[in-house]
Amino acid sequence: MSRILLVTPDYHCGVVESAGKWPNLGFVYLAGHLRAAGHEVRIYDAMSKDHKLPEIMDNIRAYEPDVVATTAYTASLPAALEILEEVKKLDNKILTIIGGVHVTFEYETVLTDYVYVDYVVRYEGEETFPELLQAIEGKTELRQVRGIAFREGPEIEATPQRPFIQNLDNLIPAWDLLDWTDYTFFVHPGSRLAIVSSSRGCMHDCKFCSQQKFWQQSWRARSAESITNEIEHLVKEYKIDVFFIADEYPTADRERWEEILDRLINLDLGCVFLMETRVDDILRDEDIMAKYRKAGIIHIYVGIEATDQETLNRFNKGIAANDSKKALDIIHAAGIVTETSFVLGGPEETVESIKATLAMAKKYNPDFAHFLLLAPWPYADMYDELKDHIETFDYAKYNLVEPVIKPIAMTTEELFEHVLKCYKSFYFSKIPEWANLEDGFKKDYALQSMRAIMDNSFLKEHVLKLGTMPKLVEDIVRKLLAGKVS
Ligand code: B12
Repeated sequence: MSRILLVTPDYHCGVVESAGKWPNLGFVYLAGHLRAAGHEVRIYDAMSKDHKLPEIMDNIRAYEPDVVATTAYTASLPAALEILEEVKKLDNKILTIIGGVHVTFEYETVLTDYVYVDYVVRYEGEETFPELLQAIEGKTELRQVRGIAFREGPEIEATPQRPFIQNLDNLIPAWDLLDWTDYTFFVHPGSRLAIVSSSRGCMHDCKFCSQQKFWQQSWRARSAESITNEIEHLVKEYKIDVFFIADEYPTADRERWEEILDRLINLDLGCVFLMETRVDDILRDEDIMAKYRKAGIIHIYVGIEATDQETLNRFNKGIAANDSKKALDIIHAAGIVTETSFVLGGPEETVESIKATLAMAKKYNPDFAHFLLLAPWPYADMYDELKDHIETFDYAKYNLVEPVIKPIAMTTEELFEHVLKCYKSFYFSKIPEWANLEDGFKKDYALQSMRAIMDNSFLKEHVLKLGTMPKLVEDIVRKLLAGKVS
């Protein structure tokens, strides 16, 4: 039996997190499976608690763990490694383990360059982590544990990949190990937020996305009964009123998805859902969009990424440019908030192409738009195409906000400035529109979101410096910043 501490590294870049404080769902599952195998586990969310390294180390010291495990996507890798390095300095006998999308692919560099990392868990961790600990305890052979990588003398060894877990209904979540007081959705002051997962994977192969590589274009789903029972349990047991559905692609199977919606409508739990899905499924589901809203879905993110067909094809996005606007209109018509992103910053980007994207963003008119900068994950399909244009290898900047690639026609500073101009232009025309909205729900949602963006996002430090603001917008922004708009 080991004492295991699962630490979410304290990484912040001020985009998605500006809307709330989010639990780490991966740890909920890992903790459940570790506990079922007889270990003592604690989840420590340094990110949501905003704990910096000294405080993190105090907490680690106080828990006296045998194992410290952390997680990393590319941008949070430096923050995750920093913790493991300090852990080894604290006590060389504490085992350090890391998992997540980045190290799944980059295990070799991580184990070579960072000697304070003992083991990497690749792909899904629920079965692998307890088996790894069994092997470390000497009960089985390390090489027989599928899905791990480790140092063997001067060599790095990776065992064969473990097949993906087939029955997701059998996963064991440890919801009781979360400190629920941490989690809230700022747009609904006083709310309590949970992240749930109804499926894993995506069968598409968008070239800029890491998830299709992680799940190898597979898709598995829980039964409608299992996920809706869990939602009911979370509402009743932990008073959750806002759910974020973590799935890459929750709607892939229309029959299952409609059953989930019907069950939620019947359960009438009074909670709301934020989710993402694909443009083509929204078109497919136009006839049941009212059910989405009735089931509590209030916010849908659809990845539009690009507005011209050529770029969409280059990204392998598998959608027609014209369909994106239709999808947004369908969601709007159902009274659901729309959010989308446009990917900028490829090597061929020019001031003109950015302006064209902004013009299309305005035409598409989602409630919320992100102008994201392409991040060249070293393991993504687009890497080879992008590698000669990379300006920084500081992974902390690979967060889709900071420029990493230098377009041929401009500097990264100019690129960033133009991205800020996109935000400015898009939201400065949105804000007065919101102030005049008749739909009370949407008006409140939009203005509260704007306040969250102003309070917490990376835009905060830039927005008031962006040059002249129309008087009306400035008044609203200042009131929002002063907390006077509700
Ligand atoms: C929820 C979520 C968040 C939450 C994170 C909450 C948290 N603390 O975990 C919030 C909203 C904060 C967030 C923020 C960001 N996110 Co995010 N997020 C997601 C999302 C939608 C779901 C993740 C999830 O819960 N999956 C379900 C769980 C069960 O799976 P999992 O986390 O992969 O964990 C499993 C395995 O990976 C493995 N594993 C993982 N860690 C470990 C550790 C150990 C020790 C072991 C053994 C195993 C293991 O085992 C787990 C169980 O099987 C994913 C997209 C997706 N659908 O996966 C994007 C995603 C992870 N986010 C991404 C990005 C880019 C960001 C931001 C940088 C975006 C931005 N600019 O704001 C920010 C970072 C800001 C910050 N402060 O961290 C990217 C990462 C891309 C990459 N390759 O690096 C993703 C993949 C989205 C995408 N399609 O591009 N995000």
